[in-house]
Amino acid sequence: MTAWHASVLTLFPEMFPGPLGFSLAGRALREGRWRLEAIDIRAFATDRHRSVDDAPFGGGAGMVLRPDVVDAAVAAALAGGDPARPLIYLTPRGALLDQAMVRELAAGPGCILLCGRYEGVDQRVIEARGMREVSIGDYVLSGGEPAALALLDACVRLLPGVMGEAASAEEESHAAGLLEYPHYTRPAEWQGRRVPEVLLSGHHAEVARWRRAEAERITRERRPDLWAKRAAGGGATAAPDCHGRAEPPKRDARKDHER
Ligand code: 9WO
Repeated sequence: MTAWHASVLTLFPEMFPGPLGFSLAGRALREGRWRLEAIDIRAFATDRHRSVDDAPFGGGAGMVLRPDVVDAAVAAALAGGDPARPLIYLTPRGALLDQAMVRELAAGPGCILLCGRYEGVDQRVIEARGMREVSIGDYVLSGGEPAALALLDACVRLLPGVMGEAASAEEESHAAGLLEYPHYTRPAEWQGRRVPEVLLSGHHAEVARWRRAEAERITRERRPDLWAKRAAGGGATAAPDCHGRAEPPKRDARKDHER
């Protein structure tokens, strides 16, 4: 099978890979575990002024991305990869991205992401191409690009071989819909604050139990919506893993920020 393939349709192709060129995603990109193609929407403009937008029918401020130009960019993306890849328009009115959607996308052949600018994209090309509308949260950005970067980051870390095996196992036990438990490293006391004693005990089973309880408490307190979903969903109730340590691991010589 060929590598997971992301095509991003944007007026600002220089924004990619951007942060995805660093750390785990960047290494995986260089290793060929996934592929990223930024397609410049402006390359599909047809007039001599290379115009991609026009005034909205009905009036009002701002401009709208033209359906003909966007459609030609979509056609190029489809022709350049598996045509079964889902086509996604990043917009605040889309379905909220969650870890289940991320898992589904990461398990597929990749995706084609359309990033809007200005006031948005002509609705007819969204409908004609059967685009899935996806939001990463309830706020308005100045364009879809940061949302595309966030979606891709979330997907890429789930691809085989991108995270270490230990981290992948960890991910699995936390995929049950719980928020993270608190983390601590040395020193055991800092500015008068002690690390919880159980973490210094070396009792792996007790550590795992404490972490599970903390993750559940934090999820209940901060995100009752997630807590309810988890309880109702009857998802994985896997036993917590046993990675507790009395001492934090020695520092890895590799620097994650070194590309
Ligand atoms: C512009 C605008 C102007 C007047 C009244 C409402 C308005 N909404 C927008 C708007 O949403 N513009 C978008 C800017 C057009 C598509 C790209 N833009 C965008 C995407 N902003 N925020 C996102 C986004 C995408 C995914 N998840 C969260 C936010």
